Amino acid sequence: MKTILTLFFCLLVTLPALSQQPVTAEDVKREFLHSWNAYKQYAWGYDALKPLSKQPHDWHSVSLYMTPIDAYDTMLLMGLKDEAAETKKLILDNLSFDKNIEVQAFEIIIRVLGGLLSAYQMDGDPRFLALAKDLGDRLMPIYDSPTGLPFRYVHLQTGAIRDSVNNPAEIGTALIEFGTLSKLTGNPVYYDNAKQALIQVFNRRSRIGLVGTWVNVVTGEWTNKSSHVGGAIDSYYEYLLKAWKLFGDEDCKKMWDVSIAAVNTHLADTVRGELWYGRVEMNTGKRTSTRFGSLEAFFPAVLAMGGDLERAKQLQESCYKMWNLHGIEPEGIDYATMTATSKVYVLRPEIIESAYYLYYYTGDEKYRKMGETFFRSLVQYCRTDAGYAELEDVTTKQKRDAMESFFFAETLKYLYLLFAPRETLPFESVIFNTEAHPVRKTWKK
Ligand code: DMJ
Repeated sequence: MKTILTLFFCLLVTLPALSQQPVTAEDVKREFLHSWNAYKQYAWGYDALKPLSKQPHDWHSVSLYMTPIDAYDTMLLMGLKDEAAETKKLILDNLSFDKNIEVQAFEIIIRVLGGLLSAYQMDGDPRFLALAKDLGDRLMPIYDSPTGLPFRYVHLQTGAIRDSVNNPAEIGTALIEFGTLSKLTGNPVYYDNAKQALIQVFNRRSRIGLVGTWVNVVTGEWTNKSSHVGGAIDSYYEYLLKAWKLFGDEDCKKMWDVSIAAVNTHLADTVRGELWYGRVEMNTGKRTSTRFGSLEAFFPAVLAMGGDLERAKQLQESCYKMWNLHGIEPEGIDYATMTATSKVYVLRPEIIESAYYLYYYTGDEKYRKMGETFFRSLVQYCRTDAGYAELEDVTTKQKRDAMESFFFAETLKYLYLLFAPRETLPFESVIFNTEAHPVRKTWKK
């Protein structure tokens, strides 16, 4: 009895101490495996796993293997050789784009095309590139508009296009993927179309240099003139900068320079001494809202990569405040009042991505400490016995039945890289697409 009591006492003393051990890359890998094994058990071959009901989920009437494709390069980086081998076999044995389905081009470009190109560069199997080329060809009809701005949806077999109202993020987030496809196949058509689309958005900027949220790709007119760095615009800016870095494209650099100056002049906002980026009307610059959110949290990474470390650091502090408001990040807040305006958390990666970039650029351990907070919150509030679940409400921590494939591609990858030795992935040798698929800057086949 005495021994049992002593043991119990020792446990009580050591457990809290143990739980505050520094988070390691191995801890992140363990959680990746926990989630991957759940996907394998309950949703093998489907697009995604619903972690509460333990049911599979497809985006369309057939699977496009979203989770396996999104997870594959993360496995390679984590050194999970067996998992990577069976995932590769699953994809190469089964994936075909000759399907009677209509897809949202943006989501397929960043997740599937980006994932396949990264897989090809990391693994070398030409079947990945063949799949990427087939997909790229099936997506090309989106650019068949009077303005060169792409349509949002395309049918994979017929090439029928739909939805003439699109947004800068979905229009502009393609040059890394299509440009890489051009470099690897020698066919410039992908690069040229994707770059023209970026130029067409840029050319429609207002007199003060801002873009709106929605534009008609047939008439070229803005249908929503709210300007911000959140969802529907966010990765347009990211790709201007990264396309310059990846391809050395000076046109993209010029567009980036003009755009970031306008963003810093008109969207940046200081409240309580904190830096935020809010919303304004694109023509007048008049502030329309003090809304910010989990998607905007990608911006410190972009600012840091663009060389503006000071703003990047300040904005990351604000983002961290947003995370800590309820112990895990709400989808949207009003930064003037610091209240959550959208209470879901969908396992998004952006704030972690920014911590990773800032850690790379500054070497400041504070960003790893932030990463520890993110990791611990995820484990505490989102872990289930079958992977990780989104939160319906960050204030109550009520879970909901979804685990997006970007949790494998981005959230866990950036967390892993934040804690892993630098040589795991030499940062300067790659550019991450917006789904965190690393694209190597050299084009040898
Ligand atoms: C991902 O699909 C990409 O990061 C995209 O740019 C934004 N949304 C999700 C992650 O939040």
